Amino acid sequence: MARGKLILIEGLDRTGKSTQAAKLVESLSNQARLVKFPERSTPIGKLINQYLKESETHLADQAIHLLFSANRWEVAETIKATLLEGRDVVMDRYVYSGIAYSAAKAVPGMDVQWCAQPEKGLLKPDLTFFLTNSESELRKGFGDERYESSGFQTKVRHEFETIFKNYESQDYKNNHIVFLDTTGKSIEQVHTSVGSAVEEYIQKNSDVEEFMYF
Ligand code: T5A
Ligand code: NA
Repeated sequence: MARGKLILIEGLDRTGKSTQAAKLVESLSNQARLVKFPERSTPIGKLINQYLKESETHLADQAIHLLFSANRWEVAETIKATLLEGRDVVMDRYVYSGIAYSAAKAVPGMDVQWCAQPEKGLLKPDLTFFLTNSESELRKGFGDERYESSGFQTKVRHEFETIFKNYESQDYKNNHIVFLDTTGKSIEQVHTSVGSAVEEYIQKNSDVEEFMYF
């Protein structure tokens, strides 16, 4: 039996990632599983949730970065086991968010390489979508949590671009990263674009069995 595919929906805040990840999981046939990062229900996830929701919760930037990464390691084995059962896994944010949001803080020493280090060895997605939307700040809920200010989001966008165009240049060229501007597009329209890119990818790569790692 072929292993499942690891599909990632990435992007800036409020661009529709969770909406699209949920719809994609529903549309896949092989008991696909949805994994959201941060996974807020684990012991580490609870600390992250508190940090994001309560502005008075102080954690050193290095410490919260390592917690976000540890949160991915907490579920790494389950993700691999699910893929080996032949089920696809759809992730809502992952390593790229981890690096981009921390690097955007511009803390001395916390450059992209430093931020990427604890992610080394995690499974690489087979296919990544990167969602942008120039109106996302107008969407319901923007501004409730830490990091949801337009100034910071501009820095995050810049970090994502650097990661995809330089650090991950090979994937970028191999076209396993799909950039989707969802501005003015309905939920259904975006879902159709995501669905057809996934279908095309799976058709072309159904025999790929080896895993890739960060
Ligand atoms: N973070 C995360 C790190 O710093 N390091 C890390 O390692 C990780 C993993 C929380 C924060 O943590 C940071 C990044 C974040 O700042 P989160 O839990 O993913 O991360 O954040 P959420 O608040 O859950 O999600 P987002 O704000 O990013 O929103 P989504 O998932 O992009 O958007 P979604 O789908 O919830 O949609 C938002 C609203 O828009 C509507 C939806 O119905 C909803 O109301 N909508 C649309 N409206 C019109 N047209 C469309 N096409 C629409 N699509 C969705
Ligand atoms: Na979300």
